Amino acid sequence: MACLTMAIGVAAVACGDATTVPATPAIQPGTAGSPREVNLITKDYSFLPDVLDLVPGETVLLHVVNGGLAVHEAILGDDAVQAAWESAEAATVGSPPGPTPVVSVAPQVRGLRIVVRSGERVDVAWTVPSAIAPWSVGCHIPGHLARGMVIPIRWVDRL
Ligand SMILES: [Cu+2]
Repeated sequence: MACLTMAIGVAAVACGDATTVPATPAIQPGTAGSPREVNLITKDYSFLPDVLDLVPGETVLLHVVNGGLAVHEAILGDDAVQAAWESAEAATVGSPPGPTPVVSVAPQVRGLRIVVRSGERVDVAWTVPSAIAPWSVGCHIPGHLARGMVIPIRWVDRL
């Protein structure tokens, strides 16, 4: 607060060395007894944040909030998972208006899928796999990925 007051009073005064300030708060990995709360926002047509930080092996309580008007989903998984859902959901193009058609993929490429309707919040407790591989979060409702609904997962630390 004092720093803020100084900044307002003397705009030219810097509040410490910006290079020493981390971009995001340090992450305290979640546990089964105390999951780390993680917010993931879907919009028409993007995710916030633009990188999802996860610790391999931690337990998180994901809060997926749809701030857009369209139905969205968050699929967490590696490239094989993303490709499987993109292919499965492409088959629904041309479906009549209404709820998203039911689709499924093989268990080994299922990943984690969370579907959220406009204005809805879905909470999911989830233990992050320990294996490190390139993962991402994608929305594979037809056309959404191409419009920008994919972000990388950044593995930030090991338990
Ligand atoms: Cu979407």
